[in-house]
Amino acid sequence: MRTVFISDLHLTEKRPDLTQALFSFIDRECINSDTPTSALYILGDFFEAWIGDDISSPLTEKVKAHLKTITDAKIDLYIMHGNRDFLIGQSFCNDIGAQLIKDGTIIHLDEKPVVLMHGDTLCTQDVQYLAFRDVVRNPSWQHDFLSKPISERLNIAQELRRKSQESAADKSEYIMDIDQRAVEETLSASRCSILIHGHTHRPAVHPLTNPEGGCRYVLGDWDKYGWMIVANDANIKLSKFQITPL
Ligand code: LP5
Ligand code: MN
Repeated sequence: MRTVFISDLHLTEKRPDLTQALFSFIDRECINSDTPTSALYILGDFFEAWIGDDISSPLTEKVKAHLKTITDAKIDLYIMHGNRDFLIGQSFCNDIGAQLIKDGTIIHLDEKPVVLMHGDTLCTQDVQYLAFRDVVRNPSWQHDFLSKPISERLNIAQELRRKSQESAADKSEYIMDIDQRAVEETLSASRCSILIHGHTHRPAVHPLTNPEGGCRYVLGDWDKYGWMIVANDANIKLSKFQITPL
């Protein structure tokens, strides 16, 4: 049995090729994989933006129907929030039979503990972002936001994207990358030596220099290529595949 991880698909109506690539991926890597797949983990930023489970569009309905084929095939489906889709709620997950998992969830692969994260909280130098994150992850703030009419929520989300792009232009690559100390602290607090995350769009396998050894696996965003990690017994492998333009 194998376990599969993806993140940062950033699904949007503007990129039908990504949605198509997801559907092929589900068929090829989950439902009809040569070695049976027991679980798929989506580690955040599955959607480009998510402003509430009450939003329904041709994209959301198609995606939900395909995700449901995974759980209908008795493959466990786990979803973690990213910084774009942290408003995915229980209702969305119930519709497709998925389980929402917390950032920092620990799982076991071949009996080894592995910590799973989106990755944004590891960018500890990005203090502006972390302050913003504290505000929007507050449950009462989220309740207020979700009570607003859809058109208003859409406007706010668009304004935020604009502000985020503007502020990214002023931030160095260093500020927006993972802080090594945060990685070490996370691994030591969770007593794990393996970390899998996304967010930075810098796919790589980083061997760690701590005395216990270990590794940080970074998933890439889906654009020209899709990225996945497949764990098969003790073997964990990051790979990419071409996304066919439509
Ligand atoms: O997303 P990405 O990778 O481009 O940049 C992130 C950080 N930015 C964000 C913001 C999102 O892009 C916004 C989109 C959310 C869509 C759904 C929202 C639904 C709820 C609405 C919530 C209000 O996450 C970016 C990081 C970067 O990753 C790298 O790690 O740097 O962080 C920022 O850009 C944050 C800024 O530094 C500070 C933002 C100030 C915004 C002020 C908000 C005022 C309130 C406006 C409401 C009208
Ligand atoms: Mn992200």
